[in-house]
Amino acid sequence: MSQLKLTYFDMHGGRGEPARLALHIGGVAFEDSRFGFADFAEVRKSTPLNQVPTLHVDGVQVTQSDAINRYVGKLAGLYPLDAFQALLCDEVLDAVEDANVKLGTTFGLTGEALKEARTALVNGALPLYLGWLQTQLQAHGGQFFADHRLTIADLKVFVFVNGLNSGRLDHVPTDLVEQVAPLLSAHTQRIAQTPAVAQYYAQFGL
Ligand SMILES: N[C@@H](CCC(=O)N[C@@H](CS)C(=O)NCC(=O)O)C(=O)O
Repeated sequence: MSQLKLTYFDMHGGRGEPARLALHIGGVAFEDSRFGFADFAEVRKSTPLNQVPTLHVDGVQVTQSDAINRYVGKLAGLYPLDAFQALLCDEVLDAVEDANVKLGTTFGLTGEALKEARTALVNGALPLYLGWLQTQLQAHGGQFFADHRLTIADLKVFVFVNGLNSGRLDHVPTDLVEQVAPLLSAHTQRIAQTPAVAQYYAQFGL
């Protein structure tokens, strides 16, 4: 088995979290290299694109969260073998990443500019993406996004929805997902109750 080191912020969310969860669920050994926000300026100098997450695989440093998610998904048995189911899984990963990028454009803003940008998302892009995710979930059986079983797509959506619900995003109502896409909310709760996921967060006292 390859030596794995995942480098990401010391937080329970964001682009690095689905891979941490997948590796834990799959029982795949890895070094969970976490750092505080204050250390990001230093850490990013050691990454190829000045970004995180990165995954070292036997010393080779790889970028791009969804490439990492697919790779660790395969190692953990959380990525479809069937080509079409893999396509459905990838579609969800990429859509959530698009939504992450839209949210990311608001991160440097403050005051009225932040309020305006976040409110525009709450009234536009976020309901669009959340509604689409809910439709995908229903279309594929209502429980999981692909392959009728837990995949990395479920973990990506789980982390995304938890972020929206967290209250850490000013001007994003913590009940937005429940209001706009209640079946997605139920999906997040189910994933949270999956024994390996619950056990993962219990390690952190959550
Ligand atoms: N496409 C990249 C985006 C990574 C990314 O933007 N990461 C954020 C933290 S979650 C970051 O490092 N931002 C700093 C920057 O882009 O300069 C991926 O999916 O991994």
